[in-house]
Amino acid sequence: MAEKKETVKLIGFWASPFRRLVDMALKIQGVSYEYLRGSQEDLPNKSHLLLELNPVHKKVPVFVHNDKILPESHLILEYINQTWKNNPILPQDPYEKARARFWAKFVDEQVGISKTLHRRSFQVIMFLAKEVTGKYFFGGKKIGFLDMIVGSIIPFCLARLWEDMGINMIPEKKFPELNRWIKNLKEKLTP
Ligand SMILES: N[C@@H](CCC(=O)N[C@@H](CS)C(=O)NCC(=O)O)C(=O)O
Repeated sequence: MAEKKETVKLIGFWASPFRRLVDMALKIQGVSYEYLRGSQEDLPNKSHLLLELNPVHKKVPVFVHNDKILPESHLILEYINQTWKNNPILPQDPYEKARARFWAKFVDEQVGISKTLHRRSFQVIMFLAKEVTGKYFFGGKKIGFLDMIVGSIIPFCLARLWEDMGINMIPEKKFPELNRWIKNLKEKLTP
């Protein structure tokens, strides 16, 4: 009997860093996927499909694997990590895994998209610069969970807004290690 074809679909919004995060994880794992509704969500006019698939938060992204529906980007990443094992996203070591989750939670709480230009962003950048010092990626030699979370929010989202406002929040002189990490990340992943 023919095996049932696996399907991976996403509801997203082009500018959403959370959607981009899931995108990165799927690309790193080499999983093919498509956007539901052909393209992406119109957030001011949410579709019935979005309201049906994520009735609790009514937010994107929503991940649909065969008949399994999952919202919340960090949980989606954990699910991808457990389901496709080509490139582990989370560290195997329990302590390293807990630390990656700790920083991910911190970044998520402090640099929400609604708090775009926040004094706290600078503080977050200082902590992250320290955390990445001496490492190729946050996850070590390979891109991992924290690289995707920080990457989708800072270099691929906020830095562009800051740039448009003429602000350089991550000057090379002050944050050489973080700039090196951004370069490494962009070389590997250009959304
Ligand atoms: N905690 C959620 C946040 C998702 C989120 O805030 N998505 C925004 C787009 S960037 C959204 O759908 N906003 C619509 C709304 O708030 O009504 C996640 O990590 O997936």
